[in-house]
Order: sequence, then C-alpha cells, then structure tokens
Amino acid sequence: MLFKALTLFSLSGAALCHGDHEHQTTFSGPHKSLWYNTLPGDGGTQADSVFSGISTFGRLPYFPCLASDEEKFDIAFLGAPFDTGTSYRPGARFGPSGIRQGSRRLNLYGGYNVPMAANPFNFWGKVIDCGDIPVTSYDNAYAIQQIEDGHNTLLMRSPHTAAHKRGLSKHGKTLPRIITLGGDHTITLPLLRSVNKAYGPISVVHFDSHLDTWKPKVFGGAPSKQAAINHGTYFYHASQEGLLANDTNIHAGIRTTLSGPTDYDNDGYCGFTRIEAREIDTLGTAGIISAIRERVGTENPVYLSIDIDTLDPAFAPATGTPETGGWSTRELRTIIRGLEGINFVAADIVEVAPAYDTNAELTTMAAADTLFEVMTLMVKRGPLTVEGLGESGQQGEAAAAEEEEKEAQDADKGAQEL
Ligand SMILES: [Mn+2]
Repeated sequence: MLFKALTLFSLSGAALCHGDHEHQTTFSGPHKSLWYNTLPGDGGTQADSVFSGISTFGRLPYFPCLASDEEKFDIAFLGAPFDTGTSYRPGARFGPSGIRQGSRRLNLYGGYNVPMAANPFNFWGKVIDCGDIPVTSYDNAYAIQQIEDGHNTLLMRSPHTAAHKRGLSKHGKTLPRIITLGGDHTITLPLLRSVNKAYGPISVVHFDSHLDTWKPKVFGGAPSKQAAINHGTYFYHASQEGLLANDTNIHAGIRTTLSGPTDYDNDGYCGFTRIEAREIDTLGTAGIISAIRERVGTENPVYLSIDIDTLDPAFAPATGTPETGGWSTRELRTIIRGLEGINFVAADIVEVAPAYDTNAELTTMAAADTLFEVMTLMVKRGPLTVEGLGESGQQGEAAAAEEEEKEAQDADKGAQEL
C-alpha cells in the first residue's frame, strides 16, 4: 500500500520520504527487508537522508490534500500557520515548519513505539502530510474562517480504511483523523467548530499551563469583536457556542497566575475541571492519567489539544507564553501514552514558536515526539468505527449509506436556504 502511494507521489512530482520502491534497484544494505528499506546506505537513485531533503512530518509522503481529494488517508498532518492571536511572544506561524523539522528522525529506525508496542508509521491504514492551510496574516476573522474551512474539508472526507463501516460521527460515519500543527492556540476555536460539524458537542482533553477559558474582558480587554477572540479566550467562545460537551472537559498542566480565584469558577462554568502541574508531586503520572480517563471516558468522541507550554521551559523554551514549574517531556509523554483507549478523533499541538528555541531544537523535537505518542494512540484505537479495530457487520454499511443520503438532502436544504 505504502509502496503504491510512493509511486503515485513520484509521478506527481511531490516530495518523497524514502524514494520510489518500484522503480529503484536496492543493491544491498541493512534495511533491505524492512518496510522503510530505501535509505542512502542502501543504494538506489534517490533516498533523502534524515538530515537533508524536504521536511514533512516524520518524512511522511506529502500530498496537497486541500487542492485535490485524490489521495485518501486515515491520519493527516495539517499545518495552521497562524500567530496573530498571541498576547506575548509571536512566532507560532513558524510552528508547522519547525515541528516538521524536529520530526525528521522519528522513523529513522522504522518508527516502532516500544512502550506502546505499535508502529504509527506502518499500520492498518495510511498516514500522510497534507501541508498547510493557506492562512492570511492580515485579517484574523478571515484567517479563522480559512482554518475552519481547510480543516473541515479534510475531516469530512471518506477515510482510506473502513469508510463504509458505522462510525462515531454524528451521522454514523467513519471519518479520518487530522492532527493540526499550530499556530497559536486561537486556532483551536475554528478547529472545534469544524469538529463540531462532524461530531456535535465534543469532550476536550487540554494540556496547557493556561486555562484559556478567560472572558475577553479579563484577557486582552476586548476593544473590538475581533480582539475578543485570541489565544487566551478561545475556549470561552467554544463554550458559549456550544461546541463543548457539558462537564466532560479537562485541563492538565495548569500553573498560570490568575486575575483571581474566580477565574477557576468561570472555568467550571465553561465545562472544565483542572489538574494543576504541581499535582504531579502528589498524584504522580498514574494519578493524572486516571483523572483524565475518568473525566472523558472511553465512549465519547474526544478532541486533544496540546499547548507545548505544558512542558517546563527547560524542555520547551520556544513558546508564546512560557511558565516555569512544568512537566518534563518524559512525564508528558508518559501521561499521553496512558490515554490509550480514549476516542481521540482529532488533535492539535500549538504555540511552538521556533525562533525562541535553542540551537538544539529542543522544543520542536519535544512537539514532534509528543505527536509520535498521539499518532500511536490513534493507531492503536483503530479506525473511528464504532467497533474500533474489530470487524463490523452489514448493518454498519447500510446505516452509513442511509446517513450519506440524509446528509446530501441536508446539503441541498442548506443550499436552498442560502
Ligand atoms: Mn498556554
């Protein structure tokens, strides 16, 4: 499957990660019998090495999915280079390219995730990098709409695998997953609007040092309607718009200063509970994992949003609003691995601003490796069918076909209303 895909990409002139297997003679080399068998040391006419070549996430095949729907996928990486909603340090528009750069070594040895006993680069389905949504840096309202539209275009497509099985979407469809590379945290509002169209109100697991449920008057002062939507208020808006499932949302890693204790009250009204960063000293990673699992459950669709500032600035200095006293990369990765079995339907990682990074690329590497765990969670859950990796029966296909018809009718109705 991957081999065929690579041939297609080669013909279309797109970037390759490991070369064209079918038209290339592999003379010799240690990786010859493995799925990722064309590396520079293996001979052949083209094999970009891990330290050169064109960057995609994990050196995955690139396909311009927004321009063409010819390539199906089960997991897509999609950049949202937006940073005009930041309050402190701008620069997250370089996040998508920075994270890709930090991810290039992820599958150097094949990409097998040892603690999770799975390979998110070589599994039951297909994962690709779809490039970036075109996002204007001159008009936030327009940019936010671009992000919602770009994301939703991909989210509503039939996946590569299990397309006709009964799925978790509100119309009973199985949809692909999208992992969005931010961008400042404002992007999560349009992403949740997109996800809401597919799944209805959704539970959120939110890793961050900040609440981001602040009312616009508390965070930023809101001199205009547009200024009211920023990287500290997007969850307030999401809650007001009914995008979040009631009282099933949780923040983890919180340690910001507040305007006062009422910020936590407001946060509760928005449907969240909190795990503070310092609680790792009493609960440990295992206690944090159970608290998250208990809050969101393993039945409902769940959205995962990760602000890289969850990590201590020692591990991730390159971010918009750093806060000391955070978790280590090891701790965050352990906690994320503990969330296996939760129905993560989409995810983002945000606030990576590479210009503030060390020369050793600590932050972009941490972001990429965190997403490696997220990918693995998704792969282990299986396609977003009701049964996950289990086999579903005829009933699922009939229901999906019925829903497809209903959706077409809804679309007609919508067009008439316009
Ligand atoms: Mn934050």
